[in-house]
Amino acid sequence: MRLSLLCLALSSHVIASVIQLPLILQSESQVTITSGGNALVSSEALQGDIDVENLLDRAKHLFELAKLSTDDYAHPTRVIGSKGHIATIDYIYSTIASLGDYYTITNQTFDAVSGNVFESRLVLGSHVPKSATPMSLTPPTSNKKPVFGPLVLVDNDGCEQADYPSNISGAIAFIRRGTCTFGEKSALAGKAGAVAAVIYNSGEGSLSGTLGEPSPYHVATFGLSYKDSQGYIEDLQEGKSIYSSAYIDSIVEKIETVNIIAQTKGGDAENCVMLGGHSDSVAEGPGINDDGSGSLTLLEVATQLTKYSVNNCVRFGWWAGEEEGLLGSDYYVSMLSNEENWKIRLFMDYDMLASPNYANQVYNATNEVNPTGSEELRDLYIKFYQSHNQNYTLIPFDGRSDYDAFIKHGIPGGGIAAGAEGVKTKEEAEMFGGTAGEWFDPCYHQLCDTVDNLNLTAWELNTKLVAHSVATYAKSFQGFPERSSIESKVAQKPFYWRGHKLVM
Ligand code: DTR
Ligand code: ZN
Ligand code: ZN
Repeated sequence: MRLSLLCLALSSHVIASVIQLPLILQSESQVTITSGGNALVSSEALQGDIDVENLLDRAKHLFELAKLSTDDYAHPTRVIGSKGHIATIDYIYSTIASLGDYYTITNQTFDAVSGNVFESRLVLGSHVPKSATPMSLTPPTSNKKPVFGPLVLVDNDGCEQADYPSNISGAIAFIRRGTCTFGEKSALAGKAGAVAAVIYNSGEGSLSGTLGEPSPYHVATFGLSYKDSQGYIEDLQEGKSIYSSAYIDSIVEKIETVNIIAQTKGGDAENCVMLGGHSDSVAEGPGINDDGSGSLTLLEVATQLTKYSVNNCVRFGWWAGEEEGLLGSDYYVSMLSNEENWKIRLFMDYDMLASPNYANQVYNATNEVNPTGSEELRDLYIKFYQSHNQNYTLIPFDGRSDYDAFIKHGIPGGGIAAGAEGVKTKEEAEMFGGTAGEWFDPCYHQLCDTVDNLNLTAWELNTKLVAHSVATYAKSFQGFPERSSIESKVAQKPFYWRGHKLVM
């Protein structure tokens, strides 16, 4: 806390303040430390060191850090670029640094894009469609003022320039979801001269997503539900004109943020077990479960691990910008040379471990589609829950968290979660208790994701699972497949998600 305050006092500019800290040196700096002659780590011992009170104290501290953003955001948050996030990075760094000579710590600075929509309104004809939602990272409308024009239907899925008719210039483009990303559609609409774009869903439900990497051609873009779009499509196909207006006041800005990496000095550095959680939250709230729980679990396990020696190196990663589209983990993996990539035997993702209406969710990472070893990791988690007489469910391994870049670059991956915005079924309520028909985390991405949002029973068990996974591989990779490739079948597979945000 002392360092956080010092950090904030140094400069209001985000990363400049982080790198001016005495402990956090220039970007890519390293502090190297050595390990002592302790007993070899074991799963039982490391699990036995987990005390939920320590986790709870850390969560309370994290909420205090989130409050540092209140002046700028009107509520606690740890979104990248905020004081709450800088203080989080500082807290992680200084905690690891305080552990003496056990870890080598690296802070990795990278460029990120941060966006915020302050106000928006879409009027189609004389109606304000309820489901209209501005896309994340949308630019504002011209001069942050309403723009006006006819609503014009785009041909096909609007993924080719030729799909945009000539009368789109000065109009609001009406585009069906599908085939290419929202960002590509918005840029093509902008190139064709549209003043705004509306992408309507091709299946049930509302449509909210992200434009992703900013383009100078992007125009202000909304998502619209399938239901809300149908009447307009019929009218346009009958040749009726729908004079409309769009208004978005938003900013999209480039900032710098920081990943923190801590690697044991001890253990075989050619064979590392890596695990990660994300240090940032969404702008809407303090993110104490998402992913305060995962990052604090990592911090606590890293702290307890210092009591032991390891045979294989253990590498912890705290990613920034996960909520903006897995930015930190993507950057980290993209910067690995082939030689460095090869040293990572597997990556374990820990995002949301203490959801209040939890389920024991294991990513269903099979070797058939993922790098070989992913399935062995999945099975380690399954056995852990079974040996604790706990039920578990298998959930899709579909690119919605920081494992994505690892598995796309040949590194076996997996992880567990306690659940996000999915609805708990009756069967799951029987398996885990809690309330059927409600989200696993009813405060997911909201202001109420505070300390009170944590299920301590789930958090304790899942932290023990993390301890088990670390201890198992820190001790031995016996029975775990050798790395076979830095290529990956998953790299070819189009993913619909970048983190929690839909891209197409
Ligand atoms: N990446 C998340 C939440 C998340 C991870 N996996 C899933 C699966 C289904 C829904 C949400 C998630 C986040 O940080 O928001
Ligand atoms: Zn999230
Ligand atoms: Zn998360």
